[in-house]
Amino acid sequence: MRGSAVGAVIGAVALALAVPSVAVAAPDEARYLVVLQDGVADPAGAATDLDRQYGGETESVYGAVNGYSAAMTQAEAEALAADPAVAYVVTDGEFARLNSEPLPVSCQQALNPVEAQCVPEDLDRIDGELSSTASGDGTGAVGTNIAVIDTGVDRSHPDLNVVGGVDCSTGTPVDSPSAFSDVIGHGTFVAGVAAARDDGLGVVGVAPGAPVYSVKVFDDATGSASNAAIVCAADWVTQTRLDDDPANDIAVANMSIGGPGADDQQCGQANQDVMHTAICRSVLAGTLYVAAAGNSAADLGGVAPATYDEVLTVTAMSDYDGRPGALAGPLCYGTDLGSAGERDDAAASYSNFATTERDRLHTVAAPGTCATGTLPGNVYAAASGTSFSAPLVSGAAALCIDTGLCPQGDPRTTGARIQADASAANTADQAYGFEGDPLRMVADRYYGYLVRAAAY
Ligand SMILES: [Ca+2]
Ligand SMILES: [Ca+2]
Ligand SMILES: [Ca+2]
Ligand SMILES: [Ca+2]
Repeated sequence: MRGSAVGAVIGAVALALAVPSVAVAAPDEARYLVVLQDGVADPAGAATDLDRQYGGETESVYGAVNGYSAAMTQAEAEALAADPAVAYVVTDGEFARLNSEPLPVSCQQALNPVEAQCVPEDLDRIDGELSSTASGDGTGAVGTNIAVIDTGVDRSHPDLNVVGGVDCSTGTPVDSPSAFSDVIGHGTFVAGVAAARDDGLGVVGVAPGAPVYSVKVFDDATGSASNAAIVCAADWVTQTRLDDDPANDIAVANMSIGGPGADDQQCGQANQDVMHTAICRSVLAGTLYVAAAGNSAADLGGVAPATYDEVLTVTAMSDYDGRPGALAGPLCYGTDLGSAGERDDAAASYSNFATTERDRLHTVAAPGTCATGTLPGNVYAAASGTSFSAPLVSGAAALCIDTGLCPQGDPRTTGARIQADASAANTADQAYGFEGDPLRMVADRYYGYLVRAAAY
């Protein structure tokens, strides 16, 4: 008999990105000012000709000087300077920045991740650009395996490194391409938040290019996941750690999934919760499970797997500019989320939270609102929910394991380290966190400390 449906997709992929085409300078390009010889009568025409010849992209043609500004590489500028029509070429003066933090091109500013890689605001907010892999600098890859237990992951997406998977949606593991079909899009999005490649295209994740395993549990038609499917998934993940192949060991399993449940403190033996039993066994085998807290603005103690003490549970805070300080309006690609109760650098209006001491001990926070991620078919979009805060933490954990700061195969220690580092970063710099974090709790809602990717 098939189990009842317990899983629901947390957080619909809501906002499709409207993408006006905007020219964005390639990472190695800069703006140069090109001054032409006095005898050149048509600077606009000359700019067009010189762009074609040397590879620049004209931005403005001037009147005050006989010349124009253009984006180009240094090599292109040097070649251009030797052209007989050109008097000289200089770089555009750059005034010193008061903020020492690098200023990546954020996704909302870039508008179109397909033209040049942007750094999602959520990743910027947890300082992923300052991590050991420097997410957003166009290079670097992480080698720690992440399982995405979800709707499937599109294997053909160019920004993802999908290396394997299984289709558990029927409750029986099927080793077939169906694991990599993602009709709903949720799993592909989750994978991108955790592990989109740092390749100069699209978006970038916390653990760029980490090998992703698609563990499909959602039925394409019903959009729900049975108990049997989730047990199948946990079994499959566990088996990677018990077989003879060390290369396939799943270090981190992301579960942006939730349904009604409870923690019996006995791994499901007392309340016959087979998902809990399966996850406990998998944790013992060495996989860290990261679970979304859920989007009901309620106590996560009533949500499984979020309430299980054996998982690392992630709430959502909201950020709109990649910066602390509550300086941004609640704008997501032009959509004002203020009427939904959203504010910059505050707990997300929809996020579940912990109330019991036991649940507080396995809860951390990450940005979950207006995440920019991957969708099947080489598409990028924005979406909100704890579904998308969880994979930021999955990626941070994978990065921590990859750098050796967290132990492989010891999820309890890794989870504790993620929490301790978040707590330490927030306590040392209270401006880093958000309204609703443990330093400024709202009522008895415990959202946890904001994770910090720069620690790894
Ligand atoms: Ca990098
Ligand atoms: Ca990318
Ligand atoms: Ca193995
Ligand atoms: Ca902010």
